[in-house]
Amino acid sequence: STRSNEPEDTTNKGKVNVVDKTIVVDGTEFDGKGATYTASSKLGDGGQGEGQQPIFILKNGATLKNVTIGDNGADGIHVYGGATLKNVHWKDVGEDALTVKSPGDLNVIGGSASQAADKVFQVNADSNIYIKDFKADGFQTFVRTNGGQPITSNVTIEGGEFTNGKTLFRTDSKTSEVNFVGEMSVQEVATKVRYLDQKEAF
Ligand code: ADA
Ligand code: CA
Ligand code: CA
Ligand code: CA
Repeated sequence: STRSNEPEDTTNKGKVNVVDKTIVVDGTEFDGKGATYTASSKLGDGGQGEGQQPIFILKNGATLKNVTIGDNGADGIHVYGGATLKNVHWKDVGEDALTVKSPGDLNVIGGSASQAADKVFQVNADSNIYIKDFKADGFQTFVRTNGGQPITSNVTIEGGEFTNGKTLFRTDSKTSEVNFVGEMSVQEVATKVRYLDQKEAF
């Protein structure tokens, strides 16, 4: 199902694909079998400049699995109309790792993200987001609804390992919330949630 993981496929581990045109996965499944996809400079430089292009666009319930986003993360992955990710790793998050661009359900099962200068998951549209057994190391905000926007996003974080970060979930919207399920491992993360009127430290 969309909420359970499967063994990680590493058949293509060590293969690096340099992407100079965004790969669009529309309503189907893309299995990288452990290969790495890294942006060429045509998509962006992986720094903090806005307006970079994504490496993948996932649409209408697409599934992306067994993929590593490589040294140039550019604007990562954009999701339109929901998607499922299984065992997707970001080696060095670019401007951000994944953006919810239009309403839908997002499931992120397994996987990891390292070296996010700012945000990992950027939520720019109404959504139900379920993140299970994810590892994030090095980030400012793990999940952030778009600054100042009245987005309705229900986020569930189940388990996972979070290290060397500032805030796990931040929203400026009165209609977004996060729920934590199960046992999460947290080290060197200052703030669990940051709502407009409430901040909860670890
Ligand atoms: C910033 C910016 C938004 C949007 C977002 C993103 O928060 O203010 O307008 O571009 O980044 O999606 O990366
Ligand atoms: Ca941004
Ligand atoms: Ca980075
Ligand atoms: Ca971005």
